[in-house]
Amino acid sequence: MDKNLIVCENCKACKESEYQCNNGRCISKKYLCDSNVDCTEGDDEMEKTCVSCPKSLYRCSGQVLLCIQHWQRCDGTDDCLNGEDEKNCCLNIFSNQK
Ligand SMILES: [Ca+2]
Ligand SMILES: [Ca+2]
Repeated sequence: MDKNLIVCENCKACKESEYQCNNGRCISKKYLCDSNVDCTEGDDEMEKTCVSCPKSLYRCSGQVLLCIQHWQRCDGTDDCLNGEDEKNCCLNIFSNQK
């Protein structure tokens, strides 16, 4: 899949290389699970963040643990059980671009 997708460039989500803390702050993913608390609420070091999925994968929200590839976010197919991976992204497919 080599679409020109922009994940929420114009909304409040973070860049793909960033993790969004519970409080909305964006930190680089390299600070995830590095044993230093970078999010105000410490969620970048929490189990649900660190244990659940490898850093390279996106964790679906919801009660069932499910890890998907980042490119599976916003690819038009529901990969998370609740389709959440398609919800939190403002898709920008450049359909008007030549
Ligand atoms: Ca950290
Ligand atoms: Ca998807």
